[in-house]
Amino acid sequence: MGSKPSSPFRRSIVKLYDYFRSSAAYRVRIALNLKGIAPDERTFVHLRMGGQRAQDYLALNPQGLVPALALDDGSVLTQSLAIIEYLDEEYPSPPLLPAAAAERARVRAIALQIACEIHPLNNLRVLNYLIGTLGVTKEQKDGWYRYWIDVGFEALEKALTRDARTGRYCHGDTPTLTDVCLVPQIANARRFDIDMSPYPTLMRIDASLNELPAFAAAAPARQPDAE
Ligand SMILES: N[C@@H](CCC(=O)N[C@@H](CS)C(=O)NCC(=O)O)C(=O)O
Repeated sequence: MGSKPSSPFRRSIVKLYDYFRSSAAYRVRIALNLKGIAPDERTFVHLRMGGQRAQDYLALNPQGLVPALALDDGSVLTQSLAIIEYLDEEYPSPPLLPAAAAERARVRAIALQIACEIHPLNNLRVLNYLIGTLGVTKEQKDGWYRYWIDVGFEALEKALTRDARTGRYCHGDTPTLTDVCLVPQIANARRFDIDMSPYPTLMRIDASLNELPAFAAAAPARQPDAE
């Protein structure tokens, strides 16, 4: 759908390694939808059944994490933010990063607040370690999950509320990398019944974003592997 090649090095996107409940994959699904790109194929890596630790998947991504994006030259991109920046560079329209460097820094900073400070603490392998190795109870594990979401969301709510550059979305009135990270993180929080009422700005932005077809179509419940 209309994205022009930005460089002679751009490769076709052959396959997205995906899982409906993976919020990192959800970020990439949103970015692909915003850019109007459909991978030729999608492979669903069942995280609850340990598909990410299967030898064939580890051969592609030794980290054993979803998502991964395979290109037609045989290369495999990993790490959702690196994948999204690749897409943004090679398929520049619509841009997911602002033109001005200081604004790009703001958008990246908020995206990293989510992707580096909130999400990794609540990843499946961390929760499994808490239960399986440290022997915490399910209640303690859920408490851990909620605690780190609240710490992260409190800071995010303040950062977004006090900054005049926050608009309909996290940065102005067009979706950016920040929004692509926010919606999946809020979906995760809701799945764990986190009380979102202390975060009215996050809720307002999330509601606006979910009205956009690119975000709505990427939702976990709309994926072919949804359970
Ligand atoms: N920083 C990575 C995180 C990827 C990641 O943690 N993916 C999760 C799903 S959201 C995963 O594959 N978890 C498997 C596990 O924890 O065993 C990214 O942004 O791509």
